[in-house]
Amino acid sequence: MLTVVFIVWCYVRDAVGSILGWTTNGNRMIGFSNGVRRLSIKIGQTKPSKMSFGGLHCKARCEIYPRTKDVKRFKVPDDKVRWNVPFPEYSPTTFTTETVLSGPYYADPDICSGKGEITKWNEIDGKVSRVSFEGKYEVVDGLPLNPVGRTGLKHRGCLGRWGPNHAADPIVTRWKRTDDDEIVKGEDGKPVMEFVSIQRRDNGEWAIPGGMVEPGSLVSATIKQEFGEEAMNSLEMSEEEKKEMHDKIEDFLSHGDKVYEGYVDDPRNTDNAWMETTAYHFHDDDGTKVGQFNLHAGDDAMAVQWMVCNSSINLYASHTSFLQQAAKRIDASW
Ligand code: RP5
Repeated sequence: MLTVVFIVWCYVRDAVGSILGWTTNGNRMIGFSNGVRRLSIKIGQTKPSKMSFGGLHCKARCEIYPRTKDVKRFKVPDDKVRWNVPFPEYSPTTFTTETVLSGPYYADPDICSGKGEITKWNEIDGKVSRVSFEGKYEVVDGLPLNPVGRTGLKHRGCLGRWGPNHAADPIVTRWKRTDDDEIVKGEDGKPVMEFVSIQRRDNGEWAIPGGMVEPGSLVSATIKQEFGEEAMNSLEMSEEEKKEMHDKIEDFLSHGDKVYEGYVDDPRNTDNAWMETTAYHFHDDDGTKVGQFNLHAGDDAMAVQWMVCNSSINLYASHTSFLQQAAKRIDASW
């Protein structure tokens, strides 16, 4: 009996949904842009990661698109971010950089101009992961939809992949100490944590030294590589220096805890392409291991420093929230 009631309820729900212009995906309502009623692709029930994003994106709605002077996003107020909220006047700017359109090795084909096709959404596509930590995303009119909601800009901006663009972030921390080697305490009486922060070359913001996971690469390998390149300038090292650096970081960066995996509120995100990351925390409790690291900014970083972590730090994208998770993990001051 209960089964029959449930089936009837599902029919009624879907019928009402289609009249109002949206369909349902399990418990989630999926809306449509421009007030146009379209058919949604039926998607499965892949669960989001337990660490996934949750809130509304803000930086992904920044007025001027990064690395441009005048590419303006369509303004999306907080209450219109979710796709299930009708926003008939929504008319996002269309933008993909010339570099991405020219088809570099890290970019997908420009499927909008008929140059190639992507069929494996929400799947591993050869060596490229099109799977989102946020659960299954919708594909509307052949394009993947940002799982958090509207950004005011469609197509890829400066991101190479349609859908999720996967990155990895190494959070390397130690306790802040006085010259007498005493651990410094914050106002809350808890020990103060410092992390290896890099200043990004593209916009001057301070950030975790993360980077893109290349197709077929492991997060663990990306973490070591990005830390080496951005915080230790390994790209400019001799083979001998590289080996020495490798020996130093290899063990330390092999024993971390995952503190986040999911969507990143990155200013490069669009309605159809967005950043996701896996962030690992590596803490040197007695300060004997990271002390050996010779920090030198390299590659995409123009500066590197040990930065004190607390609730007032302002980092690139949603990196502050990853640091907060790391602080929680080791009961550091925040
Ligand atoms: C952020 O962009 C990620 O959290 C990661 O830190 C970074 C990767 O992009 P690039 O630094 O390679 O541009 O969303």
